[in-house]
Amino acid sequence: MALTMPVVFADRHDGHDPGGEVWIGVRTPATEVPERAERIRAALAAAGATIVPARPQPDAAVLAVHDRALLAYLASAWDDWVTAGYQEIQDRVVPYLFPHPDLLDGVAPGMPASTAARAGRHCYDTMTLIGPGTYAAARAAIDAALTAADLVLAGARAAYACCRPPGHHATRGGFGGSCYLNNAASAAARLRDALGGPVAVLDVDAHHGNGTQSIFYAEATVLTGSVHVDPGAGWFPHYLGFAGETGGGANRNLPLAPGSGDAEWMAAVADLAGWAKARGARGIVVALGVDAAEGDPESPLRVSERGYVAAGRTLGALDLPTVVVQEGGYDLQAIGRLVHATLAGIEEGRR
Ligand code: SP5
Ligand code: ZN
Repeated sequence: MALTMPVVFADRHDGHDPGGEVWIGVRTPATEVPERAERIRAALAAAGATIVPARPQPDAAVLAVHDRALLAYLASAWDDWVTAGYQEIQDRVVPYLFPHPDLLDGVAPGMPASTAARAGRHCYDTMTLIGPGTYAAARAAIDAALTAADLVLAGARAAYACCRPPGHHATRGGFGGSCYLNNAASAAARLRDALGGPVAVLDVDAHHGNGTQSIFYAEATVLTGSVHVDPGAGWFPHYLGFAGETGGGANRNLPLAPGSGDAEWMAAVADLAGWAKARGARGIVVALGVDAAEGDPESPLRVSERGYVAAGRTLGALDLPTVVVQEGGYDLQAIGRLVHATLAGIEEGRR
């Protein structure tokens, strides 16, 4: 059966070529590549989906979930890098110094005059590089998420946004983990404002959705739940994602042991769905990373394609207005069919 939910796509994603990731000081190949989105588009178009262009959104929509300083930094980071002449040395913006809490000891940081120093002001890792098209793509991704939210608010039961770059590691004032602006958080804020009640972000990406958690931490109107590989077992984002981070009941983390497969992962997805329902969510945002799949190069979880269909059914059976936002997923051979499997599951689950 053809996929009925609208699929929102932003062509400008392809201007963002991360150009690599600096890991322990070594430049390694990029994982969050433009081909990811093209594979997803091809799979969903083949399934008969209607592709809708992302509608540009005003700064105010971004500022609902981010600090103005982050937005301003991202908007000018590449041009500033070029103006300062660093492009001759390094073809992406790469930080070298971070205003670490133990550097500042409680003193507010000054604004660095050096463009190279400023590169660490908002970026918390060395893996999330900025090139000429990065800002336009990050804006286009948040446009896509908000366009999908608007389609749902206009009556679609569900809508999918093919967001690239992904967003769930971006906090109000910071970015990292291949993410720049938090697409899922922006969609959740818009749903919450329009539905006049609690909404839930349910994050099934293999990594903890630390940015979304932090943006809404202890905020009862946007519940945040995440199933992910246990950061305590050595996985990104390492410092966050533990079960004890409850936000007074508004946040739920379900870390899984490396090697976990369908049974453990599905139980966690069902737990998150039941939790959102019990807490009276009126709408959900599914932060859909498909990197928990067996064979994905970025995670040790072992979820099957059938697992994604089952997760989709469980989320669809909630029968709530649903915005699905793309997060990670790095196996180019699999990403299209895994996203399609999940969306098809959601549509089956509501019948
Ligand atoms: C959106 C999303 O899925 N972001 C995940 C980012 C996790 N990246 C962490 C990479 C950890 C270092 N791995 C070594 C790779 C060497 N190339
Ligand atoms: Zn991930």
